[in-house]
Amino acid sequence: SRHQQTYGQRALRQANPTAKLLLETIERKKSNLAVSVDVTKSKDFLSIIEVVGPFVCLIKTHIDIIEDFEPSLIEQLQDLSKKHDFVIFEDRKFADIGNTVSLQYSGGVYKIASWSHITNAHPVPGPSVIQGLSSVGLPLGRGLLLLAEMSTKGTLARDSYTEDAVRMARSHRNFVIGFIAQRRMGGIGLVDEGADSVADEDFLILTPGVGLDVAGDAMGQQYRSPRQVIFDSGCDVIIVGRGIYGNDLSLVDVIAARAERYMAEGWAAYMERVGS
Ligand code: BMP
Repeated sequence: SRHQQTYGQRALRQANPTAKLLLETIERKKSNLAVSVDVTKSKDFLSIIEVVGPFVCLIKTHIDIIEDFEPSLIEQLQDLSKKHDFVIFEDRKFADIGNTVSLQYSGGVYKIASWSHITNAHPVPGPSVIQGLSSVGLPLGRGLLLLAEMSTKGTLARDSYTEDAVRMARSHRNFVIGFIAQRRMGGIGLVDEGADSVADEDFLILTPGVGLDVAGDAMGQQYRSPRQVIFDSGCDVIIVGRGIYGNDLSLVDVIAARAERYMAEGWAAYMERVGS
């Protein structure tokens, strides 16, 4: 029952332009690796993206942790996105009423909607969080991921909360392109095909908490391997942060080699899943 269609086949059936773009990028680059660039200096941010760019389908940002942020950083990020052919995902985790999230998404210092192809939201406020974000993002062709599960120890995003997140997404299929989750959910290819599944839906599952060398960190993060995520759990994209950029941000050769290793493992697990 694992998801056996290729990324390219799935791209053809996506109506949302961002979902299509991500699947096409994965197929073109033969990479289901996303790198999360969680560093605080613009210089490190740009140099890591320059190094890992060739190996990724997507770069995930936390733009609000950059200490020396200037609007020109966004232009440089967009230039790198074109040069290396990757999608941009600002991991903003919106979680407020519709009116507030629409302002946070469109305005403020970061104007996220103007540059980030994908962003995400916690389902906790209910459907209004999607309505607020969609009022800004849908006209721009953006896509939203709902946080249906988390990688952390003791997460409250489980059981009926996770099931309700899938239902919320289902009611907003034009804008919600998938989930941040630890396993495939919704529609075809469900690992545990529930009574609620809908045959022709195809959500994208992007999965953080991926690391090959350690089991977690000192603050509740839990890691699984690319194979566990892509093959065993049927997810689509592995999101890796510290496992790739590590502690010493100046070791560009090491960072490139790690990115190549995660890309290779993620792709091998996908090939195994689709049976080629
Ligand atoms: P790392 O691989 O260094 O542990 O980073 C994981 C990244 O994914 C962080 O940016 C974190 O905010 C994000 N993340 C996560 O780890 N677990 C989740 O459930 C959701 C996340 O967005």
